[in-house]
Amino acid sequence: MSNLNSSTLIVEADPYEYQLHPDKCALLIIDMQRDFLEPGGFGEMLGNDVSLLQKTIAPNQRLLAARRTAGMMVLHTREGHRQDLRDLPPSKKIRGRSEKKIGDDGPKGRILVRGEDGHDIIPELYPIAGEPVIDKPGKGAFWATDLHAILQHAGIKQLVVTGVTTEVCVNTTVREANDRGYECLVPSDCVGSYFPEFHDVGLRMITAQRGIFGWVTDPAKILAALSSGAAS
Ligand code: TIU
Repeated sequence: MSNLNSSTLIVEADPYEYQLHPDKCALLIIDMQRDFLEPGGFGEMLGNDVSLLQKTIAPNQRLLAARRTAGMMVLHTREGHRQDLRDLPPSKKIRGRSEKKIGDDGPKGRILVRGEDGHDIIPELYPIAGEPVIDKPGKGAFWATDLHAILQHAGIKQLVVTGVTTEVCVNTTVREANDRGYECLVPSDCVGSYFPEFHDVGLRMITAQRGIFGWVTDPAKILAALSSGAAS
């Protein structure tokens, strides 16, 4: 780990080193919502083992603290819909044929509806003042949101993408970001899936073909690069 110069931090990564420019790089935390992560939430109600997602909380807390200390931009997303469900595609509502659907009363309020308890971000990673929260109706964070405009106005060209789930909202967002010209770095322990094999393959899909969609690294390597930057 070393500094290229005062404004570039080198992070060891797959498939090769990531040149992180702190002033152009934002941390984008995807959908760390109570309904996906907490026992008794929508995710668990569907039969998923939420402990697989809870493993990501502590690594995200460490990364978030370091980014906040370094004064770098942090954004959060939440998947969910309007109270009137006008932005909920009928195809999404009926998908899965489950008894309880998006918009119905669930264990933590109406399922994936904005303003409900389950829709909100877990307390461990709660946004602080100045950190934009992007409410998204889809899996990708760019579709039908103002994320791209917010990032462009802030001069952001690189994204460290964390959150859940690896193969669904994280992967979709990385692909969307890549097509819009962002360089995406995914810290492996800061993303999680209900399906370990999908987590592994989801990460491999990002780095295949010499980084077709981006880079993957150990979050400790980002922390080391940030602390080396702070020391320089
Ligand atoms: N945030 C996100 O990934 N939403 C999902 O619905 N993920 C699933 O894996 N189901």
